[in-house]
Amino acid sequence: MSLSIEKRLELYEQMYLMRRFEESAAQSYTERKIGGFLHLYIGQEAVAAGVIAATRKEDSVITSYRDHAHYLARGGSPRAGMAELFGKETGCSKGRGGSMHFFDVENNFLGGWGIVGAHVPLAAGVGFAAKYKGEKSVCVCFLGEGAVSIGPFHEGLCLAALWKLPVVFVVENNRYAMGTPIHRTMTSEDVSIRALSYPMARATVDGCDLDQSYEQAQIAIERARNESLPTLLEYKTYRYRGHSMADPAKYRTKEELQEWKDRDPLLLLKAKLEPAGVGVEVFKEIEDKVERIVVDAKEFAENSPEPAPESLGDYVYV
Ligand SMILES: Cc1ncc(C[n+]2csc(CCOP(=O)(O)OP(=O)(O)O)c2C)c(N)n1
Repeated sequence: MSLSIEKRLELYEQMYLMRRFEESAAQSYTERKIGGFLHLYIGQEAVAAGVIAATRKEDSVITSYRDHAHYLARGGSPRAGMAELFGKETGCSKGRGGSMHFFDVENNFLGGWGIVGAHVPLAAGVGFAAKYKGEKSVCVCFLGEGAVSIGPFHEGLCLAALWKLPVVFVVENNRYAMGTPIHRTMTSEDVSIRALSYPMARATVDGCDLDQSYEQAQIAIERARNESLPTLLEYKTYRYRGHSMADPAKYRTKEELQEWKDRDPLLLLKAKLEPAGVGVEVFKEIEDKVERIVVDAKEFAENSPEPAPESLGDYVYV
């Protein structure tokens, strides 16, 4: 089923929020209000927005450290997200996780994981638990293309196929794993062929196009829900910034970056909605609303308390 104009506008708002939230975070990082790592998702918004729009409340989402957008798409609070970046007690992981470890149990957002590929078997485990308990929920696992040659990726997909688990693996192929282009780690540019070894269903998706993003995810998610079968989806996408704030991204050309910016997911969506009768004033209203949310989130984060020193041992097992 394709997206209605209303739903696409809702997702435009969500994608605009992802982008402005991160631009604001980048600003706070340069002001030294945010410490540690900060990996931005700017350029990839149509992937998280489209895929997560195809999930239901009872489904779960798990991802790598580039996690802010997925958290927001699952309904995570911008205030608690920004406060997490600022290391504050009011953060979604109580200020203990920071950028890479967002978590939101209420919205079945299961992180935010820093070790490349290590969350893939966890996704298989979440799918196994749902199947074992006879629930009809699906686990959607996002990962980068840098994770598809790593051991836990194969372990996770092998078990998902063998035990017919309701998991959708979404590879966000943004072409670079830190500074390493994909052709240096894979003999093929087609990441989806990794699905053939297990085997499981697969598809390659234009990650800049929100409609395709949603439609392909919906097919895979419903396959998982109705037939308890996994799928590997490859989304072709691009990150505009470096790997993290510390990376000047000198390993790629300005021309290459511009080519992707010409297919910016927000602009593409706007270009599709305008001929459908959505006027500039509608976008302006959405964008103004998002600006207020982002300013409010930053103020909330700045004014929130630090975790108390005596709470240092809380949430630590040993
Ligand atoms: C097991 C492991 N090895 C190395 C690293 C260091 N590292 C962090 S991110 C990264 C690149 C991952 O790239 P990709 O999976 O394509 O995701 P992207 O950053 O593009 O979203 C590496 C090698 C790590 N975190 N974990």
